[in-house]
Amino acid sequence: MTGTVIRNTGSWYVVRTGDGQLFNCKVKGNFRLKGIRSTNPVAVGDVVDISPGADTAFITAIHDRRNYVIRKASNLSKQSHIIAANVDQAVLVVTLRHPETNTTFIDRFLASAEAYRIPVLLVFNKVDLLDKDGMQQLNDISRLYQGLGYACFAVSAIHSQLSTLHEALKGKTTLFSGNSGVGKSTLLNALIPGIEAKTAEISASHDTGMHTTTFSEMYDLPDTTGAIIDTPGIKGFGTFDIEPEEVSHYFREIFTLSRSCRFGNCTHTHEPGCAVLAALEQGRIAASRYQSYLSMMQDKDDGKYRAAF
Ligand SMILES: Nc1nc2c(ncn2[C@@H]2O[C@H](COP(=O)(O)OP(=O)(O)O)[C@@H](O)[C@H]2O)c(=O)[nH]1
Ligand SMILES: [Mg+2]
Ligand SMILES: [Zn+2]
Repeated sequence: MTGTVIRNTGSWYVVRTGDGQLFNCKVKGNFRLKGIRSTNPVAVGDVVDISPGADTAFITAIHDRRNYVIRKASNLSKQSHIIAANVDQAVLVVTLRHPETNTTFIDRFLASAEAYRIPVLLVFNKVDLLDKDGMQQLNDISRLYQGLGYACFAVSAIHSQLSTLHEALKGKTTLFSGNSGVGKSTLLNALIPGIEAKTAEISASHDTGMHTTTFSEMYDLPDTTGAIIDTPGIKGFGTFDIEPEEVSHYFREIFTLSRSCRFGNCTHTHEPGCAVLAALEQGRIAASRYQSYLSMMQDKDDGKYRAAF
């Protein structure tokens, strides 16, 4: 039987087969990612083969992944945790006020997603709280990111003003991320009514005293195709194997400009004939984006792992 992993709680996985049946599964065999030590061989979003047994089913094979997103298992760990696999896009929920999401956080997220080739939708929540200055700031920041090719949505989760966002989620598997307090849960509840009840339902019927820390979970959108992957307690993701000289590849406007730099190995920090520095000087690229670029360049190469934020 083949199914999709919709929930990951430590060593257990909930797999849903095509006919909608749910199976509690353990992993049988040794699945390893090349060059990466991972705490979970299987992730939410994975398409897997399972063989049901008497009371436990086993995951026996993982189908090839289109992509996957990882984070460090813990601060000190060299191990990683796969947050999700086979995602079509990511939503980053941010707020300009209460709390203010800083642009470095946004840019690091965007750069990491770029490295994974995952499109990002920027969702500015709590627009109901913005005064005139706040609205101006929202226009400016939306113009900046839209200019770079990132879709921006201004929403208010508590007022359920979500129709354009809802449209953009149709037919896709979307990974949801955001700092705590930005309204991620409120937004998920508005998009998927009964999401908390759904979580409880799975727990009641299938979690028989097992370890229940949920790492990631996939929910179908109501009344349409498409799904959202929620990662409770996980702020974001990181990347492996980005060399400092590669960072510029993931800042779209910097990458485009770098073709006009005098030196092919320009780091865009001090070199003569640097097209990026010239553009910065002339205000053709945003100072905030350049600051984020510098901050990612300065990351320590920590076991080849680069935290997105
Ligand atoms: N004014 C306003 N408050 C919101 C909005 N969305 C969420 N909140 C509030 O922000 C707080 C944090 O929301 P929550 O969904 O728990 O954030 P999470 O930590 O990202 O999951 C709660 O008090 C929500 O009621 C919104 O659109 N407007
Ligand atoms: Mg929450
Ligand atoms: Zn340069």
